[in-house]
Amino acid sequence: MRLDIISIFPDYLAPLELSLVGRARARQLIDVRVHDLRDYAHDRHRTVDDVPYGGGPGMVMRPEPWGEALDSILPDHQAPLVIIPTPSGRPFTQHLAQQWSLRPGMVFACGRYEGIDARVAQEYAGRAEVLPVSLGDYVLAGGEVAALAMIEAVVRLLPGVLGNDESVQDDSFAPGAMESLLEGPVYTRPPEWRGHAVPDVLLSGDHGRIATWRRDQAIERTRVMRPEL
Ligand code: 6SD
Repeated sequence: MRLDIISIFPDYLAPLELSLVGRARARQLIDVRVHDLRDYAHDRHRTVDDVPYGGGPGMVMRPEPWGEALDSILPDHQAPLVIIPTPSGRPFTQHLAQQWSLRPGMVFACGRYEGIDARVAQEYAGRAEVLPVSLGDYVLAGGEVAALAMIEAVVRLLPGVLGNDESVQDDSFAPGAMESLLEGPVYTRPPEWRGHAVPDVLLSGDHGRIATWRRDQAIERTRVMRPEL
């Protein structure tokens, strides 16, 4: 899978060199390229923002650098998908992560300030699938953290990325697994820590009782934390 990320803070994407995504890159399971939007701004100060038409606070990202960046990157993509992180986008879900994990690649356009001039999405809608996507109902300072979260959610679903011991199947929200219940508590050694004991059932060796107990815990956790599920 090919992943391109465009940002004015390419260093913000440094976590893509670590852990699960970093290992997937090292093993050439994914091809990740981070682009500095300012490389596509050609005035003396490499300006990427300007005042908003119609007035109001803050600055808006100029369309020209985005046009140059996307013109140079999109030809590398088979069925181009351009994701624009924004709180006004479609909510990101495990279902979207699964759909995206089947694609040959994605481009993340990370805005800053008050966002990207709306004509950029218009212009590329003819050449790509352009999708404004929200990580959740809160306001970040830019799209980078949202892109990191979405990329990690997608990459861990790719064949060969997770080891044998790390399964995708039982995760909270993984469709089919636990029918959309949240995961209950987990424990490891020692059997007692600072006066807190591991529930006896988990030490019993009775796999039937353990499965029933885990399901009950998942139901209770879902009732408390996410009653709407
Ligand atoms: C202006 C951005 C881009 C600012 C964002 C996305 C979500 N879910 N919350 N905040 C966001 C994205 C904020 O650039």
